[in-house]
Amino acid sequence: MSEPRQVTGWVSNVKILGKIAFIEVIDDLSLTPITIVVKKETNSELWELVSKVKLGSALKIEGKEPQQVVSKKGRELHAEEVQILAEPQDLLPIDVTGKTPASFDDYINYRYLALRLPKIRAVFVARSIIFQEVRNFLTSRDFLEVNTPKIVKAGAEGGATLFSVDYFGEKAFLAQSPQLYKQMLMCGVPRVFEVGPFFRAEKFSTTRHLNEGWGLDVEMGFINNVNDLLSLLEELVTHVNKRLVESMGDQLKSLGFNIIEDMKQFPRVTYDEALKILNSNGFDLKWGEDFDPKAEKFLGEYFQQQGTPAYFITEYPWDSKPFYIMRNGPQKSYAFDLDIRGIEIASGGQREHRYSELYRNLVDKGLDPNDFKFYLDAFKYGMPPHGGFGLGLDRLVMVLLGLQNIREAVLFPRDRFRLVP
Ligand code: AMO
Repeated sequence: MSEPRQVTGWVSNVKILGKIAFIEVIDDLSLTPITIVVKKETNSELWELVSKVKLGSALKIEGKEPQQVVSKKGRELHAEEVQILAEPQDLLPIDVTGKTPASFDDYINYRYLALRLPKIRAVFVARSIIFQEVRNFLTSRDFLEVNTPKIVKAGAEGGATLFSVDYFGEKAFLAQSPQLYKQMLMCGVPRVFEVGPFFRAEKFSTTRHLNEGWGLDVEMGFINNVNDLLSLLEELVTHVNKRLVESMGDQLKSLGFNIIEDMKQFPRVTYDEALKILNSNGFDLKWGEDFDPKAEKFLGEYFQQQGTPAYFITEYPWDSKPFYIMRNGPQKSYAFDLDIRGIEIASGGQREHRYSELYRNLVDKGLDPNDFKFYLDAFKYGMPPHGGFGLGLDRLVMVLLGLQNIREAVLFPRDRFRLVP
């Protein structure tokens, strides 16, 4: 037996076999329960207590690890002292033993209880690793982590998807993206990133849209061209996935997650090439049209067959992209998307950094440059060539774990029909 140690957690299963009690407790951030063993003949007082312990109770246990673990789950503690800290006052609304599955909605409604289930807990442990590794990677590359306002005067991604707020009698909006701010910062620091929430009033009800999400925004100054951005994004996603697989790949696989074990180099295809692939496979898309989810799914499967779940689509038509993107000839742009498993994970591009061209882009897109004065001003004082991308972190968690619905990757998702809890 080892030195005594303490375990705290919740009872996820109780088994009494003759004169031995096996109490499974989900502790710390572990993805398998620890089995607490109490033998009647060793401690009858303790036996009295644990033989009546209720499923779902919060416990503090003092005990020793045996030299030989019998439990199939791998961790065991022979209890010497057990304290019941809290007991459920009601029937648990979801089965914490995991034997009877709950509905999709109940896993969200009772997220705090669902977090005791290894498969759901694993998603949020993985999410935390993904967020940490994004930060680790970018900080190691000398990007400054910044925080920009979430109550704003102007949107960057189109007016129809803004939530408005009353800002002391003035109309303001919740930020759709840090786009304008991260670009303005390029006039003062060479590289920035932000991990923060975004708000979009889109009336979508799909498996990959949220009305409040968490995004990673990156902006990099003094770039040579758009390839600098593609390489950075590729290295970032590869790093994050690699670290995720190293830290918990085996556990994720044994819990049934369809992870991406190895990320090969991301192919880079132009919009024109992607259009050709689609149209020679039964699609009938005109040049300039956006790729709908069906087309995205097809491309996802097309690249998956070549062993590459992640790929870039570059040189999008300028008409389909926002004003801040740099033109590439009369019709194309330096905008790109990163798709993984047929889902758009990030989009970005080289920006227009020349004041007069940017001004013209605003006008061409039917926007009033006066509304963007605070932003445009930053382009007057030595704005270097720059570019960046916005990456949906909820979507990244979803695709790296092979989840079917973005709501599974978010603790308390906000969608059109969900404002509570
Ligand atoms: P975009 O609008 O493409 O680009 O957003 C960037 C990424 O954010 C994620 N995303 C969403 N995820 C869940 N629900 C939504 N409703 C949602 N909307 C967007 C996607 C998407 O690829 N300013 C630009 C980025 C840039 O150019 O730097 C922008 O916001 O993964």
